[in-house]
Amino acid sequence: MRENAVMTTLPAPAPVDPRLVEAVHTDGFCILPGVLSPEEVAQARAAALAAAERAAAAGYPVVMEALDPGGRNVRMPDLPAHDPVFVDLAVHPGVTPYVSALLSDDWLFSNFSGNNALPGSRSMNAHNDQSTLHPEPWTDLWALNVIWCLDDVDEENGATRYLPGSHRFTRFSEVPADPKAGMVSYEARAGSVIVMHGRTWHTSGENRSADRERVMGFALYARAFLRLQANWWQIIPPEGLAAMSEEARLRFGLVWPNRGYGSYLVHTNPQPVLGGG
Ligand SMILES: O=C(O)CCC(=O)C(=O)O
Repeated sequence: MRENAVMTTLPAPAPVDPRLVEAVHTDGFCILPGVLSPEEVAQARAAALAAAERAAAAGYPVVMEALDPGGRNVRMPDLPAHDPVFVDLAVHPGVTPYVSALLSDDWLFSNFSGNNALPGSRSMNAHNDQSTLHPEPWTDLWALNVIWCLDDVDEENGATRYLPGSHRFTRFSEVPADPKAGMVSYEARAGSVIVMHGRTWHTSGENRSADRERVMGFALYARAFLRLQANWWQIIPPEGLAAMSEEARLRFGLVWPNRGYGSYLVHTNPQPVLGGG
């Protein structure tokens, strides 16, 4: 299974830029440029397209009119179940220090899907991802969407669009009647990562280009007390599970860290660190 892997050796953890961490709190997102090399982008992109083909062959509805009006979006579900390169991306040291800085070390890897917005694709319903994990109110930052740009993305080819300031909404009643009206597109080069606050309201853009595809991967991270969206232990094949690092096994929820959350551990470690089994 490793033969398709991009990163057999992951790079050393990147130092966190505190200004980018602060930007997620103030602006609702930050962009990490150049996390992947062009070669890594090409291989991850090919793996994402192959995942869509395999999923379609297995009967998964990769084109869903109810989700993406217009029939021009190709969805790529459960990417780590299809190729170990996506396990590597999930625990990529260029990204996870930001996840820890924003969520605390108490995070698990909840979901990872891709979306190829083909020319002519239209925009899905606006939503925030944290609302898919727990009921309102959303008072804290408990989830992050880490968006892997596997193409150059901008307004023309349907980059993800976000509503500035919407990461401060705590309830559905605060969301404008037409949240898409004030949205703006992200703009980033292939190989960049957009770290989006879990409460930011967003949607897929319309791809108005003549011939530019738009492949982006959406990796969801959440505090460890929230249920994972994907049952990784069921959907990653046994050889994939066996090849995972200790860090990946922990973050994919394959071992359960007993946290305590400041109750019986309060005297020794008021901020329990994720670890153990
Ligand atoms: O494709 C996009 O730009 C956004 C996708 C998204 O937000 C989703 O699938 O929930």
